Amino acid sequence: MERTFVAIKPDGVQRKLVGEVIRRFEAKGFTLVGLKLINVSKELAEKHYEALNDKPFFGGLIEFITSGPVVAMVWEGDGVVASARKLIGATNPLASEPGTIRGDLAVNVGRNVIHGSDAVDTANREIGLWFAESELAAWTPTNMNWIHE
Ligand code: D4T
Repeated sequence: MERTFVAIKPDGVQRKLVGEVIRRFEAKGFTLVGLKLINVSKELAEKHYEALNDKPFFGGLIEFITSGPVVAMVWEGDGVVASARKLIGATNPLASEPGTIRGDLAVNVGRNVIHGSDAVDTANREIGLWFAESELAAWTPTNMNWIHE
């Protein structure tokens, strides 16, 4: 089953949006298999965003992501990587569609509440970076037959 990495950034935690974000992923029909609240080290932040290390906003991004607790999650389900990106919305919240997390809950690209892996291979890399295998719980919800035919 496909898995993706999702993180509620420090702004989302400070704004008490953790429950709202989890509610949307649960209501959609995805399964939570990993969850923790952590203060992100500079080392982890720089590894996570290493593809962006030549961008002018990189320094500010690392400072922001390490500025307060982050809720790191792994979600499972058919097509969850692409679907999570749709639930999350475009990177710039002013361009995100209403109905998406960023479209409904954010206005600024540097405070866009949430991260979601952008592809299956990125998801696998990010899950490995943020979680030990022992921190992930493989389980089958009892309502699966009401979510999949
Ligand atoms: P993440 O990775 O956080 O889900 O964001 P996206 O995948 O949607 O977008 P991204 O990798 O291009 O950007 C990563 C992260 O950097 C912040 N950012 C981005 C910023 O602070 N200023 C900017 O100009 C851009 C483009 C927001 C998301």
